[in-house]
Parts: sequence; structure tokens; C-alpha cells
Amino acid sequence: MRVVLSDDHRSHFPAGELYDGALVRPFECPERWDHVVAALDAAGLDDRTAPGPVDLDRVRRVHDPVYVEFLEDIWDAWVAAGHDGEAIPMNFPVRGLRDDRIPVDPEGRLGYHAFASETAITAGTWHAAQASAAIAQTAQGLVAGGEPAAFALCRPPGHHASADQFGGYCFLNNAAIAAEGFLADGAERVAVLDVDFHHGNGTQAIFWERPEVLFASLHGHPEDAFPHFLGWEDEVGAGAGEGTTRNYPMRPGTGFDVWSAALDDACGHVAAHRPDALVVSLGVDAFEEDPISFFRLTSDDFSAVGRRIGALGLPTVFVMEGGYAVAEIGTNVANVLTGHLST
Ligand code: OKP
Ligand code: ZN
Repeated sequence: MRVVLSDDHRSHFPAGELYDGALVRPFECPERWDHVVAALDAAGLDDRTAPGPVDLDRVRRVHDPVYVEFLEDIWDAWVAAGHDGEAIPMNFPVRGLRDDRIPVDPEGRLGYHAFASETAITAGTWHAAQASAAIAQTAQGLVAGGEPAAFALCRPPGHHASADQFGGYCFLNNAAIAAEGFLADGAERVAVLDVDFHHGNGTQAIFWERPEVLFASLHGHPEDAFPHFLGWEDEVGAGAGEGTTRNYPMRPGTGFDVWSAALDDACGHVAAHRPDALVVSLGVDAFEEDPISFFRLTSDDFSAVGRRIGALGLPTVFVMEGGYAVAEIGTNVANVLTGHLST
């Protein structure tokens, strides 16, 4: 399996994540990448490819041009306005406030383009976000060109980013960008299967009314887990896209018995969609020891996840999302990929 990766992710690493009333070292940290690379080495997944330059025209098939411009210039605008610290959004156009005007002040722009406060923007964030999207695009191009599967080792992750909002450690929606890439390259139908512990709210919103893109997500129930305001089972898409969104919210303590039944069901919907390609939002935070999640998958279970996805027999791009048990993240990712390769 081809692995697409680059070192550019290191330019995004905020000093602070707002967590538990304090600024802590972010859970989403560069060592996650190091551990994944080490485990890929150990598993013999050594067919490495550097990404090409990001295709921003294709990024704008997913993201609002005004949002792309925001990501491009917010750091400079923030510094020019006299701020010294990292840029953290703190107030938002929620119920009762207007969301039909974009403020000029960088604090207002930040709030307009964010849905949560844990994710800081730094000098190197845009560079890393573009590199991450380029990795997804390059992996997608390899699979569109005939490779059976590729792994996009994206960092920062993407599935919480919507057309015009960042948050949950995500800026550009790498999985959605890969899915749109397949359509641009001639695919008629695409499926996005999101196995990250957290609901892929951004991906869901992007494809909500799109009949050609099936989105299925397995995640902690929004009543119990971030992002808290999307991901109920009754969300199935709208308009022409009604029926092409599927949600599997699950409760604290969920183990592989229940989780894998949901995966089977989701895979049934993927197969029924008859996609030309599959994008997997591959977070491994469903792991039992993940510090910010509450499912109980073991490292061995992740091999079975890879085999189940492989049984679909589809051209597949795996896109790295979450996973915060840093010491085990590599093993869990490698297990999915080797499980997939074994099919
Ligand atoms: C990103 B990805 C928990 C707070 C959650 C944000 C988590 C973002 C996860 N008390 N903080 O989906 O792995
Ligand atoms: Zn996650």
C-alpha cells in the first residue's frame, strides 16, 4: 500500500489547547505522526510517496473561498492587530446572534469561522493544513490512477472542518477533499466511512444534500461526546441527499461486539451505494486507552476493522484523523492497514 506523508505537519503545533479550564499541551501533537511512521516501518509499509503541491482550486470545491482566505491571512491579521498569543476563537454567532455578517476584527473573524475553542491557530497552521490536504489529494490521485489503496498520513486532521468552519483540531477537511477529488476525476459515486471516535460533523455537513456521496459515521453519542451537536441516528441527509448519510452513535463503554455490528451495517450501506471509490476517515481513538474517548476497541480489533473494510473490495484511500493514545496510535493504524492488505 502506498503511504503519502510529509514533514510539513510540524509547522502546526500550538502551545495551548483549552481543556479542563486550562491551556494544556495539545492532545493532537506531532509525536502522533512519529509513532505512526515507526509502526509503518515495523509493519513493512515502506512504499512512501511525498505529496505534490496542494490544489487549492480543488480545495475550494469543498471549502468556501472566503474561509480559505481566512485561513490564509488570519495569523498575519491577528499579529497586525497587536495580539501576542496564539489565535483562539472565543465567541460565536450562536442562537440569537447574526451570522450574516463577517466581522473585520480578527477576533470576530475567528469566531465566525470556528465552532469550538480548543483549537488554536499559529504562524505555521496554514502551511501544515495545506500540506495535509495535499497529502490527501496525492493519495486520492494514486488510487484514481489505479492503486488499490493508499494511506494519507494527514496531520492536522480534517473531519470536523465544514465548508467554512474550523474546530476539533481540524482546518481543511482532507477526507472530503479526497472524495471530491474522485468525483472531479470522473467517479460517479463515492463513499466516506468515518471510523474516528468523534462524529465527522464537517464531512456530514459538506455532503448533506449530495446523493452521489454516501457518508457513514461510527462515533460517541452526541449526548455524551464532542462535537455534541450533530451525529444522531435520525440524521440521514436532506433533499436529493436524503438517505445518503448514516449515523451510528454509541454509548460510553461500547466494545467491539456492538461497534463491529455497526461497522457491518455501515459497510452494507457503503456496498449498496455502489461507489467507485471509498474514503476512510481513519481515526483510531475508538481504542480502549484513548485519553479523550470512551470506546473499548483493542489493538487486535483494529486488524479486524481493516479486514472488514477490505472485504468491500473497493479502491480505498485511508485518511488519518484522530487517535491520542500516542504510544499505541502507530500499532493501531498499522493494524488497520495490514488487515486491509490481507484481504
Ligand atoms: C478530533 B478528532 C473532550 C473535549 C474534546 C476535542 C476533540 C477533537 C477530536 N472533553 N476536544 O475527531 O479526533
Ligand atoms: Zn476523533
